Amino acid sequence: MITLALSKGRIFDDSLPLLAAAGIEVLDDPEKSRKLILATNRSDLRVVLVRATDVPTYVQHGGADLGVAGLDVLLEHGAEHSAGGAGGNAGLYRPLDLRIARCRMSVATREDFDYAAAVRQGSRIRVATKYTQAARQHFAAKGVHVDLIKLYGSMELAPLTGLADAIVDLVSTGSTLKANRLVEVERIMDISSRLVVNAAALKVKREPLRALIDAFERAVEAQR
Ligand code: PRT
Ligand code: MG
Repeated sequence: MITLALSKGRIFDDSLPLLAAAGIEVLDDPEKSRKLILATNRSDLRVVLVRATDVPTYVQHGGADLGVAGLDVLLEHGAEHSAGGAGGNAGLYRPLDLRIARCRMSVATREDFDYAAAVRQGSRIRVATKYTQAARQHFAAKGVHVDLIKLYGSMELAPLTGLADAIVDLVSTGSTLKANRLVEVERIMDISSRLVVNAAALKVKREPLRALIDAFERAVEAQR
């Protein structure tokens, strides 16, 4: 049996066409059923639904053989877990950019905050974010002094309430920023979702996993 970890929402939705192109059909609709293990049209393949941030954990520790996770999630996971001895993303083989759930990671501020001036003057900037690892690296590389404030959601609120001067968040259409009268002042990196595979499973279940990875690769190429 091969177990594929996906998260509900955009990753599941955007993975469906790639799965279909690989001849795989998921037999349950996660929006209608409360099941966490979904059967597919292949008796040797099942899908498990986990939180987006838990996908790397499931795949790394063998709860799933492979999974789909955003680059944002993989970067935070790798950095957070490198201190614990497990070696960051060790055991996680990352073979493919699936080019789905695309967005960018950016710095945003209130319209009336002069980010460029704050950077130029070398001021300490208070930055609220869920992506503390990526943010720390970005500002360190730029030589900008920041106080990072870890949040788990609703980052947009931080500059509006005076909790922070800036946020680092994901942006796709820009409408969330706009609705909160925030402006994107710097683009940090482009984000898309990646296929990650358990390295040990890739040895033990080599044939079926390799076939699946190849099918995904062809599907991604066909959609370019
Ligand atoms: O929602 P939940 O707390 O369960 O988990 P999650 O937020 O980690 O999962 P989900 O499904 O929301 O996101 C899964 C992955 O999708 C992320 O890890 C990203 O790699 C990717 N992705 C792509 C996005 C976006 N686009 C995106 N726009 N993830 C989040 N957003 C959010 C963003 O944080 C902001 O709040 O959407 C808002 C901005 O969108 P626009 O269109 O208004 O700019
Ligand atoms: Mg979300």
